Amino acid sequence: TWKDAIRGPDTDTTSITKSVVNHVQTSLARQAYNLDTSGAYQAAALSVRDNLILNWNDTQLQYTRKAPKRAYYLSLEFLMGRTLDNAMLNLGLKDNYKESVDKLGFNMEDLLEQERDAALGNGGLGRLAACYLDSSASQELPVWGYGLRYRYGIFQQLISPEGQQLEAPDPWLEMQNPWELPRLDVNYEIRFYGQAERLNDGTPRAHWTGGQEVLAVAYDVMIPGCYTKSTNNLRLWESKPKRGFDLNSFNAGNYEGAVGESNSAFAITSVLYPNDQTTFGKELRLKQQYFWTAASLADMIRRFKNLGKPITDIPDYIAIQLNDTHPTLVIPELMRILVDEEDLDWDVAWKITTNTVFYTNHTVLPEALEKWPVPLMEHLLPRHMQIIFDINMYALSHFLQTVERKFPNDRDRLARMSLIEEGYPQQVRMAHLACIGSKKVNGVAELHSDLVRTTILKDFVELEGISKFSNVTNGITPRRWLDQCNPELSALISKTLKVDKSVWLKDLDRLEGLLPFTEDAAFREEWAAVKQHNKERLAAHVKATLGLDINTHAMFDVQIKRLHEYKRQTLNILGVIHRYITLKAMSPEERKKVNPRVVFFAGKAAPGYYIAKITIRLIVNVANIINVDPDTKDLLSLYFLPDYSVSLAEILIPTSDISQHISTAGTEASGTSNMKFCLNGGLLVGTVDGANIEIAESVGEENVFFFGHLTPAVEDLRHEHRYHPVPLEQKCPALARVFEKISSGAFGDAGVYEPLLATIRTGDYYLITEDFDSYIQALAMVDEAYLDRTEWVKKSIRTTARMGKFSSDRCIMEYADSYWNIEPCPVGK
Ligand code: 26W
Repeated sequence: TWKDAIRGPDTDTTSITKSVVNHVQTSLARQAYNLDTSGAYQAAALSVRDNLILNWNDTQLQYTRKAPKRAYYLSLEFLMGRTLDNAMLNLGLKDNYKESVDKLGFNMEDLLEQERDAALGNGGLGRLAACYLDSSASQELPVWGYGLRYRYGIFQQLISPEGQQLEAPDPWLEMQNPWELPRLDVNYEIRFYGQAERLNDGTPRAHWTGGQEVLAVAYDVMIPGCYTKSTNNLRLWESKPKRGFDLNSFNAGNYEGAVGESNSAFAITSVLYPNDQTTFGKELRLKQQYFWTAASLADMIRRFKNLGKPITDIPDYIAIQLNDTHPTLVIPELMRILVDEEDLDWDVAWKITTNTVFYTNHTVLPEALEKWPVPLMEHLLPRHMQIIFDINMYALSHFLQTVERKFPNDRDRLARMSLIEEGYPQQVRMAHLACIGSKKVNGVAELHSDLVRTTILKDFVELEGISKFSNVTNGITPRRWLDQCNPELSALISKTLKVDKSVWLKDLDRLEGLLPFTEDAAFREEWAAVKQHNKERLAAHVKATLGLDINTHAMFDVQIKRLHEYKRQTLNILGVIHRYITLKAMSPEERKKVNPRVVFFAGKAAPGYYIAKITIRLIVNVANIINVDPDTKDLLSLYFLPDYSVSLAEILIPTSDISQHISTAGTEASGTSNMKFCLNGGLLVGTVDGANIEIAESVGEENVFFFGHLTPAVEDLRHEHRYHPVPLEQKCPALARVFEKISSGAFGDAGVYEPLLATIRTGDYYLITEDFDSYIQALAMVDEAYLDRTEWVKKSIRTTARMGKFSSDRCIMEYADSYWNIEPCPVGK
């Protein structure tokens, strides 16, 4: 069985207890008799880690022996969350560890709470990368992740009593981190600045010299597959100075100068940029991108060279997946290595590059499309700037000839397609570079991939043909997002299907076997009881951490994601106020018929995102008023849970009756939490956007609550708002009443919210006024559907049962087959 295959000989409870105690006494150098919870966590983690290390070694040895083609997933963000629970579950050792920990006088739940999240990401893009690593290892595929080891992850969010978001640093490495292995011997020198001189000897070669050199040092994070020995690697780079500091300056009395250069080397990997969907053009960010892509590529090429194959074989052994445009510099960097260091012809180098690299786009929002000022790029990376200009000439001149033939005298088209955007300053368009440097380009849901093909990369589709541009709809790992976060539901599913979870967790379509049980009243009761327990688990957590009492007999309505105007948390909070006004106007008799509802928000705002921060303030202050209003508090309450994280999501998601995914149509590329909620039997309230559309196709449109305008209408509506504005009172009277309430000072100083309300009154780019009425209607339909609890539970079961498509195993299989062309490389076969 898989158990024998992946476990070492010493994984019975007695041996585990021995191993934990041994780590207490040796690794931690502590006495077993006065151990605290934190020490117990560390020791248990080190003991679990021993298993991972053995599997990791066997896996990597196998890769070296078999030399399969490998895929490398380059992501500036990996939102891993906690590791201990996930590792024990994937190893199939959780029960054994639980028993041992019990014997030692500790509670496993307490131990798990000791671990800090590894929060090296902002949101969807970073968590997707983490799910993909889990699925790659679980399917025994030779895939490594490459990222940065930020000393500070995404900031910690504090909420002041007035509702202001405050940011504190996230020193996640403060306690020792048992999940990483420092590889101080694996390091590369990375150059910045300096001079690039073309040789002009008839070759395209140049010499890049001078400037600053820093060291990239590897830290390896083990990625265990589920129920397999295969354990992959996530390699994170840390920056440090090449030499300690400049002793000459130091001796000459220039102390600051002596350490200045060394500090600037450390700075590169000091902190994750907390912006999601907006670019800032900061030099340090570009430094991070080059530092990471150059180190990763050097590492891949060193490994490739060990195979002793001709350099032109690179595409047969390496596939590089770009997680958005952040790692696009691998394209000019690979060209630099091939042309300047390997002395290849430009054409040969270009062919190798464009057969090795793949690009996934994650957003069509204009403010999120990366552009770097040419002067900055020239200063920091002079050789790469030359290469980008050359690619523009070469790739585009091929193109341009074709364009000229296909679309004669279309100068606009040439300007639109260029890698360089004209202006002061000129800017490099990273999405264009990523597109022409890649073998394939994909979006992350059907609608989004269509938008990529018809909007931002339309000209490239017309030139290169549609087959280069395709879709891989996102997915999530059912290990973390069902088995780990909702163990009761997982157990109920196994019991009902009469199938061990080791089977259905890796073949999620098996959930369809639940469908016949919708007619089984006893099963429905168990299903509902699990949801109830999960609500109580959350309530206990909120009581313990925030001291608040939550009504667990209410419907739970959840919206958790980054704060952003396009995601429209505003629509939700304005809807809550509308509900409050409606309840207040009711007679006590009428109120008795209303089903109680608890609304949860959580999410971080980028520190510089003013409107998003006002939205948080409004939510908190509305909560402060309505949660104490004796007329309504039992029927409607509202919570903004601070410091949203992967771990908080794991407690919140299994509680939801409904969750909200209400972006303006055409703006949310996919969304992935929508999948997590539905997998856990929460129904979806949403717009016809991103993966919501495919979720509805799978679970049945009768099981989702859709509302709002469709994507093709959005442009025209925006145009109308700009050129033919209609006063709010006329456009949407219900919303106008909500605005009046806010402006009356009902939720504190009205002036505070004015800038937020103004964005809606004027312009309304995200179409709040257009969708408000149909949003309120959708919520009314939710209320009505909830009255028939039997039918509601059936909807919940059907939703879970039909979510098989959204396992990230399916996504990784698609990438492996249709993009990377890699195959499983199981250990010991
Ligand atoms: C440079 C600033 C910046 C940082 C991050 C720009 C853009 C990003 C990401 C591409 C934004 C992001 O996380 N996009 C999300 O990706 C998810 C995974 O595909 C999707 O599910 C979300 O819909 C999309 O918003």
